[in-house]
Amino acid sequence: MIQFPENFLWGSAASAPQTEGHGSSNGKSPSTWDKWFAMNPEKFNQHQGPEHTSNVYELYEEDIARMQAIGMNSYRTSIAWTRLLPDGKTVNEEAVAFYRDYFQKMKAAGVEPIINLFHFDMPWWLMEKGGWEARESVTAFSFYAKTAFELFGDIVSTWATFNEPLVHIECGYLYEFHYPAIVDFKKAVQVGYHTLMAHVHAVKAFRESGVDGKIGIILNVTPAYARSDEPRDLEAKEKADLLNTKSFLDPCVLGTIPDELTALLKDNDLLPETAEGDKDLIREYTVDFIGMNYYQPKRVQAPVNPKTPAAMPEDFYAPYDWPEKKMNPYRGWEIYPQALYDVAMMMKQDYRNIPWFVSENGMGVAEEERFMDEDGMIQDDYRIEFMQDHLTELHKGIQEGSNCFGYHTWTFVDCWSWLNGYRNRYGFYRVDLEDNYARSLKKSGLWYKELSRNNGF
Ligand code: BGP
Repeated sequence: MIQFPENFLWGSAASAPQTEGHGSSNGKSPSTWDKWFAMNPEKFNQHQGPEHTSNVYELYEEDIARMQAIGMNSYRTSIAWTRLLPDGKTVNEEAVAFYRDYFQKMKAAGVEPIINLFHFDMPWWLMEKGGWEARESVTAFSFYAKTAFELFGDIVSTWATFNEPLVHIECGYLYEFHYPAIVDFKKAVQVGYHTLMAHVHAVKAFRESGVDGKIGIILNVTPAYARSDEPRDLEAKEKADLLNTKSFLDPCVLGTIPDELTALLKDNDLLPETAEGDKDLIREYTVDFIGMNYYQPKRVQAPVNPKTPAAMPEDFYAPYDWPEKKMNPYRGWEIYPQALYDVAMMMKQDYRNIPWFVSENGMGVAEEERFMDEDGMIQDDYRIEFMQDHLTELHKGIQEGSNCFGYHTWTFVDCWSWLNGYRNRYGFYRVDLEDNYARSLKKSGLWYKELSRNNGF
């Protein structure tokens, strides 16, 4: 039997834009996702957009009962900035009533709410002023953060500023997956820097708010694995770690931006514009904990395209294959649970053994109805095996002293995804889009209940 530490957090994660629905009603203003989807429906090639998602806005009370039913003692979701402050300044009282009731009911049910402030949903009004490219975004975000702490700080005691900040940076400014879908490394760096400063100012606002609780950030960091010990491959790994892992972990936990990163950006004429006093703020306002989203490792090799500029992303994303590589056959991502052990050790050795938790881990499956039995239950044994394998590695890291306090899956109820709609399902509960978002329990939910009850498996 594998046993986890006392008071271990068992639960799931999701986000406001992927679950709430009511994307253009109840006082909410549009985010980039609402606008982009409406402007360009053929790009998304799906019938469900961010307007509807899983209708948590109406179904949250029932959903909280479902959380309880499968033994969840915690749940992470986000506030929609565009719902709480539709124009960035004026509080939407309907949103306040919704979130207060949602968070209070969760707490009353023994499900600790972990509330995140930004999950890729940039307000459209701010995007029109440049979004994260503009320094104004830092002030706007810290005002939003301060407002949220004031309005919900009596209920919520665990806060996060951003989910996977690297994703809106690289997907928006390098890979064309998120709005504004451009390729411009210089802008990507500036966007990254403003995101970091928005985070730092939010931590400052939290410390000044007097809220009794802790604040952290949710990152997607995984150690990179080099194809070989050849110096060029190892150099690619170093660069990948620098750009993907240390870029946010170092300032958020250690209060410093790595010199090697500054040098890399400088050598490639990519240094961002900064403001006086930024460095001191970064040093002073570090986090209380880190959330770590882990799905798949980074396999890196030296650039294969000779034309790739020195600091371009090919260096940290060119993946490599080998015959034994284990893939998720239903979605197409590599499955490599051992990385969780490596992450645990990295946190212990390089990041002052700060408290951290696995804030997302999960297995997406396309056309999951094919695994439905005659009673209508999805028999997702593959997901149970996935969790067991990852938890085994995580447990090894905890045994060796890593300060991990929880394991959250992605996700609780099947939810809408940015570019795939409802194609890849991750939930413990299935959502039936043809039947008014009806939820039904999958086999993995039953397994999770036992896991949480026994605090191990
Ligand atoms: C994470 C995001 C989530 C979620 C998840 C699954 O990176 O934080 O928002 O979408 O990935 O990815 P996908 O929906 O693309 O399968």
